[in-house]
Amino acid sequence: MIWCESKADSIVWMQEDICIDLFALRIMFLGAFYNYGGLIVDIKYMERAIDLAIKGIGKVNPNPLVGAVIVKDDQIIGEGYHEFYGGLHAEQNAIKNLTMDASGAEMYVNLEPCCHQGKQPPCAPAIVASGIKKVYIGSEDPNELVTGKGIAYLREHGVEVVTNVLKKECDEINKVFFHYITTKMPYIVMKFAETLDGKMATHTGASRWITGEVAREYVHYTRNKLMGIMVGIGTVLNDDPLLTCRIDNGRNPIRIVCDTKLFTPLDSQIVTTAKEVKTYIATCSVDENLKNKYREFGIDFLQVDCIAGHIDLVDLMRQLGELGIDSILLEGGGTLNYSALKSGIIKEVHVYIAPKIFGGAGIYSPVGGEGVELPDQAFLFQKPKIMRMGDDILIEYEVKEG
Ligand code: AOF
Ligand code: ZN
Repeated sequence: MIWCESKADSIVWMQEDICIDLFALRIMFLGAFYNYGGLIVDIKYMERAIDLAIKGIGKVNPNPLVGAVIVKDDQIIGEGYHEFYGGLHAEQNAIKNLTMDASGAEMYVNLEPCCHQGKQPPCAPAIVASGIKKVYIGSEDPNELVTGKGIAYLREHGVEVVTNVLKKECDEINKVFFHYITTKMPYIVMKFAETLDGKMATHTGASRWITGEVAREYVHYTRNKLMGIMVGIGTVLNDDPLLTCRIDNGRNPIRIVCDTKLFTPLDSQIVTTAKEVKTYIATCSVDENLKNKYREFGIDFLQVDCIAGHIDLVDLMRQLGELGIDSILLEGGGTLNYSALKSGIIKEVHVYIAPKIFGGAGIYSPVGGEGVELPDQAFLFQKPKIMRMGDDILIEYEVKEG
C-alpha cells in the first residue's frame, strides 16, 4: 500500500500500489527542468527537499515541514530535514551531513532559511559560512521574525537567491504552519464519513462502520498529521471514542472535548485514559468539585466563554493556539460541526463517502444545527482533492473565505 502526499491542487487517485498525481504527470511530460522567467531550474532537487520535509509530519508541529538538499556538480553532497520540534533545522542538518566541502555548492530548501536565534541558531549565517553560493527557495517564511530577512541576509552576504521554486507545492505542505504563525489560531479540519444518501448513522443511531478499512486507516494518518483532535459531548456519549492514532510510529493527537455543562462520563474511555493521552475538556461549567473528580484521572480543563448556552469556539481556539496547538481534526458530531462552521474556524473539510444508502428521514446529518435558509447562504468550499480508497471516496476541500 502506498499513501501519497498530494503536492498540488490536483486530483489524486490512491489505491493499493497505484499512485498518480497530476504533479508527477506534469514532470513526466515536461521534464524535470522548469523555466523561471528565463532561468532554468532543475526541480528534482526541490522535489527531493519536499520529500524530505514531509518526513517530519506529526513530529515538528507547530514548526514548519522543511527539507534541504545541497548540490555540487549535479550530485547531492548533503541533505536533511527538520526532524522534530525543537531540533536542528533542515539546513543545519543538511550542512551537518555534508560528504564534501560545500564551497560553490547550491542549496534547495522549501522554506526561506531563518535568520533569528530561536530554539536553534539561525540558518542563513550557517549557509554563508558553509560556502554555498546559490540558494533556491520554495516558500517565503511568514513568521514575522524571519519574513524576507533570511533572503535579504543571504543576498547581503553574496549568496545568489532564487525564490518561488515549486512555490505552489511548497506552500501546500506548510499551509498549517502559515495559518498558525500568522493568526496564532489552530488550522481546523472538519472530518466526517457519510453514505451516498448523506447519513452518518442508520435511523437507530448505529454508525459502525460506514467506510471500509482503507479509509478508516487513512483517518489515522490524518490524526498523526494534526496536533489535536476535537469532539463534542454528543459523540462521547454516543460512541465512547478513544481518539488515538493507531498506525506504526504515529503519535496521539491531544484530545479536546467540548462539553458545555460537564456531562462527560467519568468511566468513558477518554477520561480513563487521560493519564496516557493528553486530554482537555473545554467547558463553561464552574463546578470545581466536579472538575476535581476528572482531574484525578489526568484531565485538564479549559474555561471558555459561553455564547447562548454553548462554548464560544473562537475563544477556545484562541486558548488552544496559546497552548501551541497549530492544527485540529474535528470529528464532530453534527451539532459541533455546524457551530464550528458558523463561527468561521473551519479551514478544510474531509468527507469520506461510502457506497451505501441507509435511508431514513432527516436525522444523523453530518452537519446539524438549524442550517442555512437559502442556497446562496451556504458555506462554500474550493480546491477539491479526490482520492479513492478501496470503494470509498475521500474529498478534501478548503473553505472558500469571504
Ligand atoms: C528554517 N528551517 O527547518 C525550520 C525553520 O525555535 P526554532 O529555532 O526552531 O525556530 C522556529 C522558527 O524557525 C519557525 O517558526 C520557522 O519560522 C523557522 N523554522 N526555519 O529555516 C527549519 N524549522
Ligand atoms: Zn533555521
